[in-house]
Amino acid sequence: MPVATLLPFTATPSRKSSSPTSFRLTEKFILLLVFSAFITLCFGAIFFLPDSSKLLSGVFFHSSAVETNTRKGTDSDSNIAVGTDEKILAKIRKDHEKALVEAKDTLQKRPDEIKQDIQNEKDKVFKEDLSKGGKDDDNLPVIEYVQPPGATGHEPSDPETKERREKIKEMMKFAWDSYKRYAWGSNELRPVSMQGHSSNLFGSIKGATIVDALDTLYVMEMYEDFEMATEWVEKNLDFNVNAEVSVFEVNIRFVGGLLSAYYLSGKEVFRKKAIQLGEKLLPAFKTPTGIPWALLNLKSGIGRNWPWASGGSSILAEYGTLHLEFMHLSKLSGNPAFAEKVMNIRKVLNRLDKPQGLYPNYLNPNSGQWGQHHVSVGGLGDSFYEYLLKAWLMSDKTDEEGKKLYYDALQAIETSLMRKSSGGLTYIAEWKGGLLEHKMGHLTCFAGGMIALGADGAPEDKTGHQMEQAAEIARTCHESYARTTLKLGPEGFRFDGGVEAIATRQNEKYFILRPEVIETYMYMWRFTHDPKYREWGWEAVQALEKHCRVEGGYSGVRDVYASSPNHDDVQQSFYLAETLKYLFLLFSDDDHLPFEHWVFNTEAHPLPVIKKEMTDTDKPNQLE
Ligand code: DMJ
Repeated sequence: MPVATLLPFTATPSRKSSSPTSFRLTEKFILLLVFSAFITLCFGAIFFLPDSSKLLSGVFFHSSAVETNTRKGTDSDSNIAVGTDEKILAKIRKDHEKALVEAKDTLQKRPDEIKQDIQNEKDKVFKEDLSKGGKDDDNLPVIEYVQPPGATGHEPSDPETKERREKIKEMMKFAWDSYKRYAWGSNELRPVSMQGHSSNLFGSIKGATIVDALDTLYVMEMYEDFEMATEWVEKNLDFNVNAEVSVFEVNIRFVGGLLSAYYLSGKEVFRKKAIQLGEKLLPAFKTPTGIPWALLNLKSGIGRNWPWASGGSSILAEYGTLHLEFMHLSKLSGNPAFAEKVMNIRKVLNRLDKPQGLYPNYLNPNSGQWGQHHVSVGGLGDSFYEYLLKAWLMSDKTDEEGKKLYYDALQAIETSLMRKSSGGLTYIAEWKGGLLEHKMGHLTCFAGGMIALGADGAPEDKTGHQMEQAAEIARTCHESYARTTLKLGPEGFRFDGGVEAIATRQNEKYFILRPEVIETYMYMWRFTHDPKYREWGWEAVQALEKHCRVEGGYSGVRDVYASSPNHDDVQQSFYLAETLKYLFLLFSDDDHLPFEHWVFNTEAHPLPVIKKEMTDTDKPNQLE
């Protein structure tokens, strides 16, 4: 009993200054009586109340069950105390019985069922934790960053390879320094006029070169520049713009670039910006079928398609090149909407008939029907096929649907589009309403690398066959470079009218620093270690240095058959993101960004494989 409650008995408040010595005898007697009655009552309570030991244990040992129940009654009401006590015993008995039943159930379960139960319980706790504050200021789940293996490399032991690798780093430094000097903050650099260049693909979003180059700076260990670029992203990269952007371009360059920068460096700013931008892109999917618009106003959320695209269609290579980035966005944000959107695209495609198993480039987002039957593994189609394969690889080979779609599509391409010229060059033609156009684009040259990457998983012992196809495409694309004056590849080359691997139309003769041929050399080198791929890459380096390097950076050229270069005055952001990165990796050891841990998006931004053995709760930056 608290000491304070005894006070009224020892001092009478009305007696202002009286001391105990001034009590009269009768008063003393009454006090003594009251005090002894109180003592008797206390002893009675201890010794005579039933099962008093339990009440004592309730006082001294704070068993929560007892405490909770005793708080409901009064100490002096022995009947209620007995009732409460029985209730406790009954509850204990019930809990024991329940535990026994559960144990029996568990013993009857298969190990995989038990594992699943444990996982469900873990997921539940994880979700509860999140809702209890496992989120940061931006309401994103708190993630413990773990750097995937091979994010950094080392110098090759062979002196020539080391020297060539150094040279490519110097090229990157020159391209980057020139951009910094003349066009900092703009989307791209005009290296001849030495000023900024703003492509309308990105609306008024700025800094495409900075975001596209981030991971190349990291991979080449240009850390000071990486820090500078990071600071720019933190302070200046803004998506709250009233402008129309290309959903595809913004996704592959900005979302992809930010995601890679996050996975390489662990800097939260990149995760936040990637998710912010991803959220801005979501309204593009507001169409009757969920097939996204090509163009989107980031402020109003209103989308539309390119006016030139067959009957208001969306483009296969655009809506089909969101999968990798959006799967990672769901992973990093905890928001399933991103993954749902891209999985729905597959659903729509699965419902449609494919002419000869091929995917036409145009699909109407309102009706869900194909537009013109034009098929291409180059422009308008290319990265759709790439992302089917890479979706499977990035899922640690669990996305069986992606795998099947890829190998089925490749079979259809082989049957209907792949041809050999009379001079023995394998090429992938284009298909227009059932007729073949014997033309191959520079863009199509990525297919050598793609086929090599997928060869290992090819069904029906086709691995060797696909490696041969990949090597043949690499050779054809090399020929398209070798047969020009500047030793740089044309935008498109033909296999008709008596020519092979040569551009015949003026508007196909330009070279804009594209990466696809070098990309294929890099994959072929990794899979075969045939030195010719490094030699071919080095030939391209020399041509770039000779004809594209100008005072203020690197420029594309208008005609690769001309005797001297006529510069187009644009240093494309993908030159830093892709061309130079693939060149650097071509002269690096295989354990730098190894394929078992990383998948490159179509802009060469490395994204980690989402390992299947790591569950959501074990490794939060890996997708289940
Ligand atoms: C890049 O932006 C991407 O590779 C895209 O898939 C198509 N091509 C350009 C570079 O050529």
